[in-house]
Amino acid sequence: MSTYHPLSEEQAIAYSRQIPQLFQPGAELTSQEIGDGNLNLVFRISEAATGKSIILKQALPYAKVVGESWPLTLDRARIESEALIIEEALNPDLVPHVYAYDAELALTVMEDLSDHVIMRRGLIEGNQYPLFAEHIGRFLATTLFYTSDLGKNQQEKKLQQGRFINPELCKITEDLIFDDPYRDAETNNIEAPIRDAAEQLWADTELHFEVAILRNKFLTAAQALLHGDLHTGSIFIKPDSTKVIDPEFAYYGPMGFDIGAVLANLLLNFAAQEGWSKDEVSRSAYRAYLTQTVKDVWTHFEENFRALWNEHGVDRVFATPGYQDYFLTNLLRDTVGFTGAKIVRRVVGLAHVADIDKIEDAAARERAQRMALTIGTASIRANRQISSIDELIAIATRAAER
Ligand code: SR1
Ligand code: MG
Repeated sequence: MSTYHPLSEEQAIAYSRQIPQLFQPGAELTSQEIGDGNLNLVFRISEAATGKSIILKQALPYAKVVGESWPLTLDRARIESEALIIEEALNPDLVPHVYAYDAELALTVMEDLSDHVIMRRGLIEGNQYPLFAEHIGRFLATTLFYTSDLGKNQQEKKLQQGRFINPELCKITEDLIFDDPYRDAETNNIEAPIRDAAEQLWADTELHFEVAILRNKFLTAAQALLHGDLHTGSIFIKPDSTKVIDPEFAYYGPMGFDIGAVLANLLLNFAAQEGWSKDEVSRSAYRAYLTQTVKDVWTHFEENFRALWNEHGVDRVFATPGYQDYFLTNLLRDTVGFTGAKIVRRVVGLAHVADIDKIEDAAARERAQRMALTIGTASIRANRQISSIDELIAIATRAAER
């Protein structure tokens, strides 16, 4: 066992050689640090002769996005590897395989997905992924159902919950999503041209009331094992395959938070079309693809989730006629509220999204930011009222017509 130290590219190669049954002794290996996220080191180790490659993901003891002044637990690497293993068992085709986990080095060795692209980049490039909604709808349904009191032995669920108490990463979310965007926080990252819109957010106590409802759910509603950060940067994709990665924020929380994360990131890209589409025709066509995907994600999720509940539900009382409909209505409402909160934080909070930030034209970027805030705040306000996914799409469509 080695004591913790961040690996260099050379050390990542040396480490890979020790993993049983991956590379032959003496294999010629190359190493590249490819991490572009906010928190971790990610090495790709490849052997040109055989085409074999693996990923070594190592947690740093601080948040890379800010620096060493923001210490962060290494235990998140354990949480991530255990969550990946649970998710892979439920959806073998939708999660990278974990080869090994090293607690001392806070390091997970996993399948390399270099033949996929990060979905955020794929969307920025204007690609369409016709199987994505089916894949992610199924991923969400199986992981949320089988880790909840609806589909898992309820005593085992409580024990599993104990392995996913993730206070430091939850605190990041509690601050960056459910607090800082609604006050003049030092951590916020607000571009000067939309300062007025941020100030409106800070003054809007009716909106704060709705955010308080969502924040309380995030803090207290231990419904299911969440991925916890299911944005399009946590999804590897190609036309025939979708892989969910990076569940280091996993904890037991409200189901709608994960579904909302997916929808929010589709809608952030929707707003970002102000900068990426080359003309009105392609802009409205791509937006139609994105809103159809929003609808399809929810529809696939709901169909799969209801089928699992009907066939594999573990709780007699929850089978009471009408309860499933009541549950799904509330889940849709939570989903839409969390969608809104996830959008707002990516415009005025600490960590933005490339979809909007990489728009070079300042006027187009400002339009995208304002549109995202309109969609986000309207979705938050709808969190107690909405009764169909079409209403979320109408919120986005109206914002694009303003
Ligand atoms: C300090 S970490 C900032 C953000 O990056 C992660 O992907 C999470 O979304 C977190 O809120
Ligand atoms: Mg991540």
